[in-house]
Amino acid sequence: MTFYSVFQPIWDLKTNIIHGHEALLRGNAPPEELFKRALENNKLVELDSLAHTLALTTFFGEGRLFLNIHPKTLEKGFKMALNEFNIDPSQVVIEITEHEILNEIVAKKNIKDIKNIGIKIAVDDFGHGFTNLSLIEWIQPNYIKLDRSLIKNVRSKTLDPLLRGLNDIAANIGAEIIAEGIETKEQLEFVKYCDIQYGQGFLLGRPKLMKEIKITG
Ligand SMILES: [Ca+2]
Repeated sequence: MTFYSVFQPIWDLKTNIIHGHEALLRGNAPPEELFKRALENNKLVELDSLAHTLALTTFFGEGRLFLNIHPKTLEKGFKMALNEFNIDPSQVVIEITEHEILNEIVAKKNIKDIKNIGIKIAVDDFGHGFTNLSLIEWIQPNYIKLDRSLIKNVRSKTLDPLLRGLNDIAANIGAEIIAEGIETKEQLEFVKYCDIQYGQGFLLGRPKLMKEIKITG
């Protein structure tokens, strides 16, 4: 199996500057399949750390590097030695999927450890299915990434107050919002109109390779 890392830009919608990139693992099978297989073979933490190594090795973009972390890896703690890579911890953001956190006490401690080394935290897929606002409070993330399903129907009358409300919640805890899944001009205009700072999606940039490095394992 051959793996590589692609990077999707996250744009600052107010300044039109790239704020960072989210690293995404690619291989010979669709990503969900890769992680499903790894879970079945008890290799999930290994696959996650391979994804992080690939991303850290091949990232040479401007701005922040957003890395996804599986809850199982979070339970073990994020142990990448960042000094082995050409990156400052303050440039790195770890994306946590809050609805999959199983052990809150362990997660809390490990999130604190991540923050202590200067890495930032993003809550991923916020608004997807069951969302627990209290988790946002204890995680105190730097970013909240709105799930793509939220902006799917920008004509919905409840969406405008909802997004503005989330913006207020984020501002109260010192977090910033990234809208994911922006695919149409209408969605982009709406997200901007709701005063959302950052955006990501096919319309703004597809995931792409930065350096041709592949790992076979
Ligand atoms: Ca993500």
